[in-house]
Amino acid sequence: MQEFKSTEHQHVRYNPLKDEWVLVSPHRCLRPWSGQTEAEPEEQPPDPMNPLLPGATRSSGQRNPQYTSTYVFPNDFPALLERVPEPPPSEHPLFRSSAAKGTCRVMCFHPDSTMTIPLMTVDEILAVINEWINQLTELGRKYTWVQIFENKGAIMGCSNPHPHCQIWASSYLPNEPRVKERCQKEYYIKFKRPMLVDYVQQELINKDRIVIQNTEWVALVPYWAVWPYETMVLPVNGKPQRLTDLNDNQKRDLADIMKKLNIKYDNLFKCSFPYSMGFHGAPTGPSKTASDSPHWLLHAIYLPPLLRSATVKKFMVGYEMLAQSQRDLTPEQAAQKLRECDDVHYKNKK
Ligand code: H2U
Repeated sequence: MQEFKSTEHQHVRYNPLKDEWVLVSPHRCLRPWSGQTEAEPEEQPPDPMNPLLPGATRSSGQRNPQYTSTYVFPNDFPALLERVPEPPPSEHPLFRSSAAKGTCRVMCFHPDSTMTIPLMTVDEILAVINEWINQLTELGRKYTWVQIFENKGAIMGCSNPHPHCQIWASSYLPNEPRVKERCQKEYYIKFKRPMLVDYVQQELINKDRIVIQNTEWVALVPYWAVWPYETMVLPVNGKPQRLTDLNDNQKRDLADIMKKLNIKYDNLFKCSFPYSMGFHGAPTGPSKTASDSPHWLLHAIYLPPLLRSATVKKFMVGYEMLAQSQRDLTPEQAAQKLRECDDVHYKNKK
């Protein structure tokens, strides 16, 4: 029998954050591709009618101010509202419902529609981070979960190329953070240390999955990554539970590593790299205090869909929908490819 090689031989890996397994099948990278390709993402000329522009009138009839940095407004088509009637108590355990209240906001990162995080300056990204912290401070007083997320690229269903994110605050803990809450708590009770603090320590020793690092943060392809070039950005110093816990050095270095990681992403397939990204930290709400969730470690997650090129994405369909997630290249191979990408954005190369 041959010796096991993770780059050649299929295996399953465990994700302790979500209590899930992923099938890693690196030999599938050799498969020729004759399936669907996406249209080459085109550089669209900026739309003068773009409702996210400074001074534009939005669908609601409201006019945006002539903003020069970030700008937050209530989503004109919110999935969550603050004042709605509650469903009646469930009468059967198989038909449960519960109240869901909340609010949705849109946050523009920059007045220029052609800007993206990798093209912005560190100071401009820092302004975005500071506004995320303001939003989390305000909404976190009232709501159990504040999900900050950026959908980037038409392939991810993003409706507008203007640099922006969304903020959905809810009275309930959504599924993804609910599982992470349980798993990190169980680990903390068992080992008396935060799971992700232990995890970062191991990754810093191992180094195989690290893409980029600065004084305060590390960006890595997690051991259990599902999407081909999925990454996590984790703090290397202290144990911030939420964005609101970050000190000035951590904020600036977060801006720095976000820029550098996104330059590598864009350089990988020479395109504005699509993804959904967001932050996960300890739950919030009126009963929460600054240090009440020692089992949590704040982290950012990037979930990009591309697999082979700017036009060939990973399809999470058949086996993934019916059995469990499967990936092709190994997380270590993905990290190496990202590490090898240039640190200068291809658009800024002479
Ligand atoms: P994406 O991040 O998926 O592109 O969504 C943009 C959001 O902006 C979307 O949720 C909101 C949409 O409801 N929007 C407004 O609130 N007002 C507008 O005039 C345009 C878009």
